Amino acid sequence: MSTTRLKNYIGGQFEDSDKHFSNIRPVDGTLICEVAEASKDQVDAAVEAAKEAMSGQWASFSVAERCDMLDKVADEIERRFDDFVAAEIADTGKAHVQVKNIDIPRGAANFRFFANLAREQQEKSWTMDTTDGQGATNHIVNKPIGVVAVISPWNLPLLLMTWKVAPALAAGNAVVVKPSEETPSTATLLAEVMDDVGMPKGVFNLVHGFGPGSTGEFMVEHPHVDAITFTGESRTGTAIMKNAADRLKPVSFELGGKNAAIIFADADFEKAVAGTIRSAFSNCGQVCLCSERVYVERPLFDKFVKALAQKAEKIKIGRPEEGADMGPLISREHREKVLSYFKLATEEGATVITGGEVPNFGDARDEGAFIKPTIWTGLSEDARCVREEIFGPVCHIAPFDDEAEVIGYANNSDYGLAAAVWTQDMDKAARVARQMEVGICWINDWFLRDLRTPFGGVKLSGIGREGGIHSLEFYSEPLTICVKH
Ligand code: NAD
Ligand code: 6OD
Repeated sequence: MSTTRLKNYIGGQFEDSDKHFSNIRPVDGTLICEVAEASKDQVDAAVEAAKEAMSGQWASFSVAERCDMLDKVADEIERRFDDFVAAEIADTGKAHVQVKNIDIPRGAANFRFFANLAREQQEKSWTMDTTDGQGATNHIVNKPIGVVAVISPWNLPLLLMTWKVAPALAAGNAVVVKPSEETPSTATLLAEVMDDVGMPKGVFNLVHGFGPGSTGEFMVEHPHVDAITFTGESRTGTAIMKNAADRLKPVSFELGGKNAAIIFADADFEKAVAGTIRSAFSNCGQVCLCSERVYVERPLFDKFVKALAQKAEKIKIGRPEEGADMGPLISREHREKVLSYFKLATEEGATVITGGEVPNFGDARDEGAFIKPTIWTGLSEDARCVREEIFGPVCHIAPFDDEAEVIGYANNSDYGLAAAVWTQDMDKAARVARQMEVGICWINDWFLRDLRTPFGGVKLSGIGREGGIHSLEFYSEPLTICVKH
């Protein structure tokens, strides 16, 4: 990165501010850099720059020119791949293999995918009969919404931010982006990329800061922000919705989860165990799709718990550059939250099968935010640890006796994001999957993504769907033009 203090990017200029906050490495608590917190005036300037861009050069770009620009962004992310990997690792401490194979490639792929999709999008028209016999034709024109506020979380920083920025730009909008205060680095690199590829000024604006009383809230309340796309906690979604209500701004929300994995006795045992290790502990359990509730058919229960615990104990925790499988949680503050659930679980009567504590390294990592992968059994379905999203490397495993019972357990949640079903009986798999109250249900896998498919959640897990054409629809305003012949 070209600077040691991360700046905002407003109307094509990198700008410092009067207030700064520290970006801390979660592996050892050391300082990465200071970050310029955008003031209210800077947020206003970013929104105005975006608004101006919507009537400037950007508006005159053809779809092909817009999409070519997005391809250049993807090319430049790929050219600076190592910078992005290093920045994401510093901010999150996540495993090198994950950043190299998922986070950064998906960041670039999001731009390429939505550019291709927008190129292929067809405008629809319908002819209709009229009483005079002459008829009429209705043309549907997809216009950009305008200025889109993109507010993103820290768990997959570049992946989740570009998942929204790319389709918003492909549809012709201008964006004001706020990354999480915990992970400002790859967003700043993306601003450099936008600058380097010659994105017209004001099309991509970046403002750093926090949520309430800060950048995030200023964006949401701004009268010239036309739509809000947000990924984060469900209760933050509620706060944003309240603040956006007066102007009835369209919102797209990807929120929390308390996802179930269901393992039937006829599942391929090794695959189900390996898949559940991934779905419970990937990214230190900090993926919204992670399985925090695991239900295992009774004949397999003891064997499964034992096998999962053995594999969990083999997960190598530590620094990404030393080849660890699992890094730390995002911060000490988040670790306090996860540890409070560890304490609560014991109070609620859990049996701790493995983990439940902070590892002791005897080196600088003890200043970080590490925590052991944890498995509980023995909690009742109404325990808070079974009902509330924890967002750490922890799952509760419970036995079940029949299909209807486990469907009831899985759906008995305020959340409805994802589920994973493990069985070799495809009729049963299809029957169960169709009854899941979620946005996505995997059969014999987890987090396998086709970007053309709708992605989102029901209940407290979100509003709307993004992905493929669903994204372009959210970021567009259809206009019907009815021509009488
Ligand atoms: P968070 O809600 O605390 O923060 C997300 C973003 O919102 C940050 O940029 C934050 O600064 C901003 N923010 C906070 N309060 C705000 C306010 N009042 N107004 C405007 N902006 C505000 O979430 P997090 O802790 O960064 O991320 C973890 C959460 O995100 C988990 O609940 C996880 O399940 C969820 N998540 C969901 C998905 C999904 O696709 N459904 C994906 C990733 C993460
Ligand atoms: O893969 C994606 O597009 C996506 N939105 C993943 C979300 C992961 C949640 O942490």
